Amino acid sequence: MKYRFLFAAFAFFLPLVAGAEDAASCPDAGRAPFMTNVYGRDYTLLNGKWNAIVDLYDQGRKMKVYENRTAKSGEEFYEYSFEGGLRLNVPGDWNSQTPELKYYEGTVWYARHFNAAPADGRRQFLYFGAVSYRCRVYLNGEQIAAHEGGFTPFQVEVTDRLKTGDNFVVVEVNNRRTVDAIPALAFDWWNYGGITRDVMLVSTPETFVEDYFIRLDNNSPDVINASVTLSDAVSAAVRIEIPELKVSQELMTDASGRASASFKVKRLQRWSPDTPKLYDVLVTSAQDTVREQIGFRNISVDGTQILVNGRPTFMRSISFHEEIPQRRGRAFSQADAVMLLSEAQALGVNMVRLAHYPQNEYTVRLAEKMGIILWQEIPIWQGIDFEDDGTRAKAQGMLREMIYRDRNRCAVGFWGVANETKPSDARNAFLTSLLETGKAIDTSRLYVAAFDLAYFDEESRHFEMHDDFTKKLDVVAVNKYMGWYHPWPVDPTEAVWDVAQDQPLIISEFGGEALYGQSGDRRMASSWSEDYQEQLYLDNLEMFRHIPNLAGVSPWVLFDFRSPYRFHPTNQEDWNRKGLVSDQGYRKKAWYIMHDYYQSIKSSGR
Ligand code: GCB
Repeated sequence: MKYRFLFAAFAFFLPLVAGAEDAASCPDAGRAPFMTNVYGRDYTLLNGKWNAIVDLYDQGRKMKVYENRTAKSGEEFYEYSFEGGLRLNVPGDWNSQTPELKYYEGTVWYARHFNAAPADGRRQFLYFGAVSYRCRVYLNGEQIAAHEGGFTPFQVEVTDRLKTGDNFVVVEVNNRRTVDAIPALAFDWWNYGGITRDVMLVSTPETFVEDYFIRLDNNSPDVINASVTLSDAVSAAVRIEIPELKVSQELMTDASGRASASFKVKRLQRWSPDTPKLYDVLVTSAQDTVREQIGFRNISVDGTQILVNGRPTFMRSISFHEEIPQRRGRAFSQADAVMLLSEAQALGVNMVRLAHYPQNEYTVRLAEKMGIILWQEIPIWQGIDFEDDGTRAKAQGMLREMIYRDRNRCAVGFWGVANETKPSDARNAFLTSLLETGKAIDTSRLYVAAFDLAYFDEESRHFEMHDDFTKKLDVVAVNKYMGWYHPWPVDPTEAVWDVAQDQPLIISEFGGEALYGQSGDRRMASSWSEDYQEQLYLDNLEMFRHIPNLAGVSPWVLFDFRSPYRFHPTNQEDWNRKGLVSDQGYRKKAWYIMHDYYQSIKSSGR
């Protein structure tokens, strides 16, 4: 039986299905874990209301609820039913959908019927944009896939399992925090659970264009490097067309189904924040055509500067979580992306640091259209078990999935491998393996990590940081909360930095908490006032003038966001209040400070 199992990176962490004969093979490190550009395929969305069972004590698997049985004979009964109970929106987190699930961490079973029409010569895949955090997928009563990692896609081929007409899919979702998970036991954002992104039934030809990577050469602004991988190990012709550039390039795949080529182009207009030019691109094989828009740009480092298309560019950045504060839930749609990115753009940014995990494709694709450079990272966020090989394999898998999904997005300028880690041999080996994993797939971005160990040295009277790992990075980033977690040791006018002097340095977080509308003493942190936050911003902007290798700043954070870390009963109530914009969308005083700062940088041409 043909049963190709394009399997999720972490499948091997969970016992696999009996009967899925190819399933146990580990994912091929050199192959994409899923088809690239799923939105450019022939698909049916399986979004909508799914039936759900909340399984606090994890009994559902024992009861085989995925078999969805109903009593037929006199003495038969089942203590579950997907009919007549809770219904949850997909995509969506469960926490925001009913008050009982606000803090829920455990298992929820999702199920739905869908119609399929399997056809000769077509292959079918179930594709999940993201399920938070771990899941097993069952189709028509049998487990067909498993995945761990809440922010990246996975797919499973169902060609030989689909029935004509009615099919029943069940997803067992669990978001329990564990020490070996990524992120691990505690993190400063809401642990949303659920099927949080689009679910699709994708139909492809028998042999299809599985993956391609089309980008500008790092060193030549008129050379495009392209590689294409077919779904099968066949030698065949594939074609890349960029009509506007009059490119029509034929490539022959080798026996493993791969081809690559470099070709010169004339009059290419490069993508940049000021000119976010995208080109229609078609990738065609004998049976398949996939199209999308791709932009071409160079990003590099020269000494302490970051260059975009050869031009020194200061990163005017901001961060946001994948959350719509007013809805108190995960962002997942095109409309959500518009809300988040338009508020970022209003601040005057040319970059967004997507905190602290890969965000949905709507956001990434819209940022590209709007001319916003992206820093995208995996949730290696404090508290990660660097000694654990399993955790390391998961991190590598997440990084691969993030890069494979978005490496054709020229807006992505930075891949972030970690946030706030402490030096140790184990940490270094772990992060080094991530850099190796990333660079094996993509060398057209800058690799970065954020650190929080810069400190004021009493002897030198400078801010310093000693972490040799920074040498392995293209860009060094530091989170530093002067005026909030750290009192000022000197006046901001004397706060001179001497950190990673010969590399570009981004201040990747700074800020402090303020409750919107609260006025108070601008020198008292505990006033939780907009006035204090405003002064803190002014002080930090002053300090930035004394960081010689400063290549960008990214305040923490655009919106107040939900976090169980934050207990203060009147000022926080489960919200991190460091937003420049309140949970209700109102701009705080510090927003205007930052806005003016970015305007002045912009008009100085940096
Ligand atoms: C940090 C973290 C960020 C937190 C922030 C804070 O250093 O990187 O995830 O939310 O501080 O508000 O404390």
